[in-house]
Amino acid sequence: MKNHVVVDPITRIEGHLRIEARTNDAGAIEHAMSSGTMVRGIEIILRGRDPRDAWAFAQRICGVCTLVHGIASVRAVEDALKYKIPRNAQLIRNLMIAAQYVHDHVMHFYHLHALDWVDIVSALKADPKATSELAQSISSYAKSSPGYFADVQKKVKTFVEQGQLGIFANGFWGHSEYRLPPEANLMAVAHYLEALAWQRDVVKIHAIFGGKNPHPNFLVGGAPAPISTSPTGAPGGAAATSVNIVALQEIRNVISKMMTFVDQVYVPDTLAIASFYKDWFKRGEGVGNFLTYGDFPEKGMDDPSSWLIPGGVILNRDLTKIHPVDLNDPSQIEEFVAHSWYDYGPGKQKGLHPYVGETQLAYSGPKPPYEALDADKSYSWLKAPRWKGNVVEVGPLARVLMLYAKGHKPTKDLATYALKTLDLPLEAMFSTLGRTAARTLETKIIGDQMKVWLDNLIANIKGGDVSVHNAERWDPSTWPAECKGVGFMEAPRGALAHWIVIKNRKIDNYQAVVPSTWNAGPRDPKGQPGPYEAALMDRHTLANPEQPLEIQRTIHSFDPCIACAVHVVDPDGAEVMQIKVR
Ligand code: NFE
Ligand code: MG
Repeated sequence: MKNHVVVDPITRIEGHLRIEARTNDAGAIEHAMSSGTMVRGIEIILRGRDPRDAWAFAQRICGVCTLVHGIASVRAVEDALKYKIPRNAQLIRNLMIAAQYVHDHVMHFYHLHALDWVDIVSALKADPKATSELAQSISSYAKSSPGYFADVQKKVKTFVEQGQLGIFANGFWGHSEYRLPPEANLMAVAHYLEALAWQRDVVKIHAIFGGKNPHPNFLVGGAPAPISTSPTGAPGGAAATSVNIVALQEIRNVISKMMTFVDQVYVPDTLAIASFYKDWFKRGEGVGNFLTYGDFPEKGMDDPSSWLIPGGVILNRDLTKIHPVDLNDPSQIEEFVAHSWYDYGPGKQKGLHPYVGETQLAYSGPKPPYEALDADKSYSWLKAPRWKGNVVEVGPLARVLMLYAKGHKPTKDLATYALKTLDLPLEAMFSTLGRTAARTLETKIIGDQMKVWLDNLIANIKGGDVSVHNAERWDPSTWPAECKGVGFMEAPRGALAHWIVIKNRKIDNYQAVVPSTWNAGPRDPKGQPGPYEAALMDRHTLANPEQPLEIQRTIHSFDPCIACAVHVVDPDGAEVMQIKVR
């Protein structure tokens, strides 16, 4: 087939994603398909288990958004059992989720997305002195001397000269669509390396509250971190391994260091790089519908007025009307498999609400390996979730728009500042770079809030409350014979929920509908493309189909995670990196 571009797997993401696009003779994308090419079965593994153990299995859905499935899982069980958790546990969870955001977003920007905009080989031509001047003109970050940039350049030069690009291999270096001057490229490469070192500190927050990272510990009914008011730990007591004032002070130090990098490096770099690519604020929107479930309760998940991020749906870019979301309403959230490699009991064209959702890996139709995907048939291991039949985008852009629409002042101020700096209207947010910028903005908004949650936690402890776990519903004999619940949260990549049905104290059904499923899913029975597909069909022209950099830019702007989206890797799935143009 002429003008048929296949990117499989698309690199620098978690898991296996295949993108196929058809272009016209001028290189414009006219048709796009997004396909998850690995199979997982965690929802099936969970059946028959003790609901209190579910989080430990569910959490292994992913090692990138390492804690989010743990949180969604304990919240699902708590919702089913009408289980209240102590305020300290709520605040600890907020701090852990927020630390995940900041870590994940910075890592995504520098390590998974920046090289779509930054040409590492061009950095070799930069003048370290001019790079230092550029860096100092946009930020007060301390590491910005000519000597520092000269050292970084030497390091990169050694990689390139020895032909050992390693983590930088497989780039489209020298592509005509790279537009940064060599100095901006060198600055960004320096910060790529800095961010690798920086992230080691951030994960300490998870280690202190959850014992380790990745995959910190959780507990149905609270948090697994006992709080002690003794700074040293009493002999034979639990304090030595508990959260005390020394540990809380360390959390404060980590937040402070973490946010210095966000304020002085991540935010200015995003704006500086974006200023060279302003046309990318005009393409890659796709559907224009956005969904959030809401998160970061100051009080409880049952009190939405206390959430930092509100829940709701925005349709057709209309920020004046927020539609309420009800996760228990079978007519609102449904998953479709009409174009997925799954069957459904009631028929392949039907949508199923997650309480009655099915994960049938024994699909009877044609499956991979494949040469070319067919949009009229099944073509993905992802399902297609819909809200009242609408395709919706989830993630940082949805959240920032929701905060903006609700008049959240720090969001309004920050968005106004960013748009003014770039001389762009609000509509610019509905785009590939709008999505990338929204991720940076919410890192700042949520990161800043961490100090408030930490202060509130310390004040609560000082007030005499050291409770972190409510044991009231721990004993299964207190549970009803049958119950069900939904646990939701805002994961870094967007709205995440787990639905659980408990019968005779065991898990009867468990369904996870995950952010990257919402965004990367295939067409639905009505033929409506998913958000990735729609975004690629929104004003993309490939300058060089052999090097489809434009596809990477827009797909990476969503920060794909296919491990999450398909929730045991197919042992027969051969890993091949191929970019085919036919
Ligand atoms: Ni594997 Fe995840 C996040 C979840 S993906 S990264 O954020 O849930 O969509
Ligand atoms: Mg699922």
